[in-house]
Amino acid sequence: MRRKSVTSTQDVARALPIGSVVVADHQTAGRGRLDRRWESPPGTALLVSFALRPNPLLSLAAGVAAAEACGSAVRLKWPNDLLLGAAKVGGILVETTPNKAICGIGINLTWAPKGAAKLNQGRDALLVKLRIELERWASASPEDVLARWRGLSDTLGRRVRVELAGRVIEGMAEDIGSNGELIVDGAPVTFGSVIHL
Ligand code: BT5
Repeated sequence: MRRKSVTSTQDVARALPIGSVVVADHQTAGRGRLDRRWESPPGTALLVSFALRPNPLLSLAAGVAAAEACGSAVRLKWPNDLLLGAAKVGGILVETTPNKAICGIGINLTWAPKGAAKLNQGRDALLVKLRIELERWASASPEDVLARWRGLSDTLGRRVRVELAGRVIEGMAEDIGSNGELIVDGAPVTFGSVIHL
Protein backbone atom coordinates (compact mmCIF):
# COMPACT_ATOMS: atom_id res chain seq x y z
CA MET A 1 0.00 0.00 0.00
CA ARG A 2 1.33 3.45 -0.94
CA ARG A 3 0.42 6.63 0.88
CA LYS A 4 1.37 10.26 0.34
CA SER A 5 1.39 11.23 3.99
CA VAL A 6 0.93 9.24 7.20
CA THR A 7 1.77 9.77 10.86
CA SER A 8 4.11 6.76 10.69
CA THR A 9 4.07 3.79 8.32
CA GLN A 10 4.25 1.72 11.54
CA ASP A 11 0.81 2.98 12.60
CA VAL A 12 -0.75 2.00 9.28
CA ALA A 13 0.91 -1.44 9.09
CA ARG A 14 -0.15 -2.30 12.63
CA ALA A 15 -3.79 -2.50 11.54
CA LEU A 16 -3.09 -4.67 8.47
CA PRO A 17 -2.68 -8.45 8.09
CA ILE A 18 0.67 -10.26 8.02
CA GLY A 19 2.26 -9.87 4.60
CA SER A 20 1.19 -6.23 4.18
CA VAL A 21 3.69 -3.59 3.10
CA VAL A 22 3.15 0.14 3.65
CA VAL A 23 5.24 2.78 1.84
CA ALA A 24 4.84 6.52 2.34
CA ASP A 25 6.29 9.64 0.74
CA HIS A 26 6.11 11.47 4.03
CA GLN A 27 5.66 10.85 7.75
CA THR A 28 4.42 13.56 10.04
CA ALA A 29 5.51 11.60 13.12
CA GLY A 30 8.18 9.16 11.93
CA ARG A 31 9.80 7.50 14.90
CA GLY A 32 12.90 5.65 16.03
CA ARG A 33 13.40 3.69 19.21
CA LEU A 34 12.64 5.13 22.64
CA ASP A 35 10.29 7.77 21.22
CA ARG A 36 13.05 9.37 19.16
CA ARG A 37 12.09 11.14 15.94
CA TRP A 38 12.88 9.92 12.45
CA GLU A 39 13.16 12.93 10.15
CA SER A 40 12.81 13.14 6.38
CA PRO A 41 11.31 15.78 4.10
CA PRO A 42 8.61 14.53 1.65
CA GLY A 43 9.86 12.31 -1.17
CA THR A 44 13.49 12.07 0.00
CA ALA A 45 13.65 8.61 1.58
CA LEU A 46 12.44 5.05 1.48
CA LEU A 47 9.99 4.82 4.37
CA VAL A 48 8.42 1.39 4.65
CA SER A 49 6.83 -0.94 7.19
CA PHE A 50 6.25 -4.67 6.83
CA ALA A 51 3.69 -6.64 8.87
CA LEU A 52 5.43 -9.94 9.59
CA ARG A 53 5.23 -12.99 11.78
CA PRO A 54 6.97 -12.44 15.14
CA ASN A 55 10.62 -13.55 15.09
CA PRO A 56 13.08 -12.88 17.94
CA LEU A 57 15.93 -12.01 15.55
CA LEU A 58 13.82 -9.87 13.22
CA SER A 59 15.65 -6.64 13.97
CA LEU A 60 19.00 -8.20 12.99
CA ALA A 61 17.46 -10.04 10.03
CA ALA A 62 15.97 -6.78 8.75
CA GLY A 63 19.35 -5.08 9.10
CA VAL A 64 20.97 -7.83 7.06
CA ALA A 65 18.23 -7.62 4.43
CA ALA A 66 18.50 -3.83 4.19
CA ALA A 67 22.30 -3.91 3.93
CA GLU A 68 22.13 -6.57 1.21
CA ALA A 69 19.54 -4.51 -0.69
CA CYS A 70 21.55 -1.27 -0.41
CA GLY A 71 24.79 -2.77 -1.70
CA SER A 72 28.24 -3.54 -0.38
CA ALA A 73 29.06 -0.03 0.87
CA VAL A 74 26.45 -0.30 3.63
CA ARG A 75 27.38 -1.95 6.92
CA LEU A 76 25.60 -2.60 10.20
CA LYS A 77 25.95 -0.99 13.58
CA TRP A 78 24.45 -2.80 16.55
CA PRO A 79 21.60 -2.92 17.22
CA ASN A 80 19.77 -1.38 14.30
CA ASP A 81 21.66 1.20 12.27
CA LEU A 82 22.67 1.12 8.62
CA LEU A 83 25.98 2.91 8.06
CA LEU A 84 27.53 4.36 4.93
CA GLY A 85 31.11 5.17 5.82
CA ALA A 86 30.87 6.15 9.47
CA ALA A 87 27.52 7.93 9.03
CA LYS A 88 24.00 6.68 9.59
CA VAL A 89 22.11 6.20 6.32
CA GLY A 90 19.14 4.30 7.69
CA GLY A 91 17.55 2.61 10.65
CA ILE A 92 15.33 -0.30 11.63
CA LEU A 93 12.48 -0.20 14.13
CA VAL A 94 10.70 -3.43 15.11
CA GLU A 95 7.52 -3.12 17.17
CA THR A 96 5.60 -6.20 18.27
CA THR A 97 2.02 -7.05 19.08
CA PRO A 98 1.09 -10.49 20.48
CA ASN A 99 0.77 -12.02 17.00
CA LYS A 100 2.51 -9.62 14.64
CA ALA A 101 5.82 -7.85 14.25
CA ILE A 102 5.86 -4.49 12.51
CA CYS A 103 9.24 -3.99 10.90
CA GLY A 104 9.93 -0.40 9.86
CA ILE A 105 12.87 0.56 7.68
CA GLY A 106 13.91 4.11 6.82
CA ILE A 107 16.73 4.79 4.33
CA ASN A 108 17.87 8.30 3.31
CA LEU A 109 18.01 8.68 -0.46
CA THR A 110 18.26 12.32 -1.51
CA TRP A 111 18.42 14.10 1.85
CA ALA A 112 20.08 13.45 5.18
CA PRO A 113 20.27 15.39 8.42
CA LYS A 114 23.59 16.96 9.40
CA GLY A 115 26.20 14.30 10.07
CA ALA A 116 24.16 11.53 8.43
CA ALA A 117 24.47 9.96 4.97
CA LYS A 118 22.24 9.39 1.95
CA LEU A 119 22.31 6.56 -0.54
CA ASN A 120 21.35 8.23 -3.86
CA GLN A 121 19.47 5.23 -5.23
CA GLY A 122 16.00 5.14 -6.77
CA ARG A 123 13.31 4.37 -4.23
CA ASP A 124 11.27 1.87 -6.20
CA ALA A 125 14.23 -0.22 -7.34
CA LEU A 126 15.55 -0.29 -3.78
CA LEU A 127 12.15 -1.37 -2.46
CA VAL A 128 12.02 -4.26 -4.93
CA LYS A 129 15.42 -5.50 -3.70
CA LEU A 130 14.48 -4.95 -0.07
CA ARG A 131 11.29 -7.02 -0.36
CA ILE A 132 13.22 -9.93 -1.83
CA GLU A 133 15.97 -9.75 0.81
CA LEU A 134 13.56 -9.35 3.72
CA GLU A 135 11.51 -12.33 2.62
CA ARG A 136 14.71 -14.35 2.51
CA TRP A 137 16.24 -13.19 5.78
CA ALA A 138 13.04 -13.08 7.86
CA SER A 139 12.64 -16.80 7.24
CA ALA A 140 16.34 -17.76 7.43
CA SER A 141 17.67 -19.85 10.31
CA PRO A 142 18.99 -17.96 13.36
CA GLU A 143 22.49 -19.33 12.64
CA ASP A 144 22.43 -17.93 9.09
CA VAL A 145 21.13 -14.53 10.23
CA LEU A 146 23.79 -14.24 12.93
CA ALA A 147 26.57 -15.36 10.60
CA ARG A 148 25.61 -12.83 7.92
CA TRP A 149 25.14 -10.10 10.52
CA ARG A 150 28.66 -10.73 11.78
CA GLY A 151 29.98 -10.49 8.23
CA LEU A 152 28.23 -7.15 7.62
CA SER A 153 29.01 -5.70 11.04
CA ASP A 154 30.97 -2.52 11.51
CA THR A 155 30.62 -2.86 15.31
CA LEU A 156 32.39 -6.14 16.09
CA GLY A 157 36.10 -5.86 16.79
CA ARG A 158 35.80 -2.21 17.84
CA ARG A 159 35.95 -0.53 21.20
CA VAL A 160 32.52 0.80 22.02
CA ARG A 161 30.77 2.89 24.61
CA VAL A 162 27.28 1.66 25.48
CA GLU A 163 24.78 3.92 27.16
CA LEU A 164 22.46 1.81 29.27
CA ALA A 165 19.69 3.12 31.49
CA GLY A 166 21.66 5.15 34.01
CA ARG A 167 25.03 3.52 33.32
CA VAL A 168 27.79 3.71 30.71
CA ILE A 169 30.18 0.88 29.90
CA GLU A 170 33.18 0.79 27.60
CA GLY A 171 34.93 -2.20 26.13
CA MET A 172 35.59 -4.36 23.11
CA ALA A 173 32.55 -5.43 21.05
CA GLU A 174 33.51 -9.06 20.73
CA ASP A 175 30.52 -10.81 19.20
CA ILE A 176 26.74 -11.08 19.10
CA GLY A 177 25.09 -13.87 21.05
CA SER A 178 22.39 -16.26 19.96
CA ASN A 179 19.60 -13.86 20.94
CA GLY A 180 21.19 -10.94 19.15
CA GLU A 181 22.78 -9.42 22.25
CA LEU A 182 26.10 -7.60 21.91
CA ILE A 183 28.96 -9.15 23.88
CA VAL A 184 31.18 -6.42 25.34
CA ASP A 185 34.24 -7.67 27.23
CA GLY A 186 32.50 -10.98 27.76
CA ALA A 187 29.27 -9.50 29.13
CA PRO A 188 25.96 -9.47 27.22
CA VAL A 189 24.34 -6.14 26.42
CA THR A 190 20.73 -6.51 25.35
CA PHE A 191 19.64 -2.93 25.08
CA GLY A 192 21.20 0.48 24.71
CA SER A 193 22.83 2.93 22.33
CA VAL A 194 26.33 2.19 21.08
CA ILE A 195 29.05 4.66 20.20
CA HIS A 196 31.94 3.37 18.12
CA LEU A 197 35.18 4.66 19.72
C1 BT5 B 1 16.14 4.16 14.20
O1 BT5 B 1 15.90 4.60 15.47
O2 BT5 B 1 17.20 4.28 13.62
C2 BT5 B 1 14.93 3.53 13.52
C3 BT5 B 1 14.39 4.41 12.43
C4 BT5 B 1 13.24 3.74 11.72
C5 BT5 B 1 12.55 4.67 10.77
C6 BT5 B 1 11.50 3.96 9.96
S1 BT5 B 1 10.88 4.93 8.66
C7 BT5 B 1 9.61 3.80 8.36
C8 BT5 B 1 9.13 3.37 9.74
N1 BT5 B 1 8.14 4.30 10.25
C9 BT5 B 1 8.58 4.92 11.36
O3 BT5 B 1 7.92 5.77 12.00
N2 BT5 B 1 9.81 4.49 11.67
C10 BT5 B 1 10.28 3.50 10.74
P1 BT5 B 1 16.99 5.11 16.50
O4 BT5 B 1 18.13 4.14 16.55
O5 BT5 B 1 16.23 5.40 17.74
O6 BT5 B 1 17.57 6.42 15.87
C11 BT5 B 1 16.85 7.64 15.91
C12 BT5 B 1 17.88 8.76 15.85
O7 BT5 B 1 18.45 8.85 14.54
C13 BT5 B 1 17.28 10.13 16.11
O8 BT5 B 1 17.26 10.43 17.47
C14 BT5 B 1 18.21 11.05 15.32
O9 BT5 B 1 19.36 11.35 16.10
C15 BT5 B 1 18.68 10.21 14.18
N3 BT5 B 1 17.93 10.46 12.94
C16 BT5 B 1 16.67 10.95 12.79
N4 BT5 B 1 16.34 11.01 11.48
C17 BT5 B 1 17.42 10.55 10.78
C18 BT5 B 1 17.70 10.38 9.41
N5 BT5 B 1 16.81 10.66 8.45
N6 BT5 B 1 18.93 9.89 9.08
C19 BT5 B 1 19.86 9.60 10.01
N7 BT5 B 1 19.64 9.75 11.33
C20 BT5 B 1 18.44 10.22 11.72
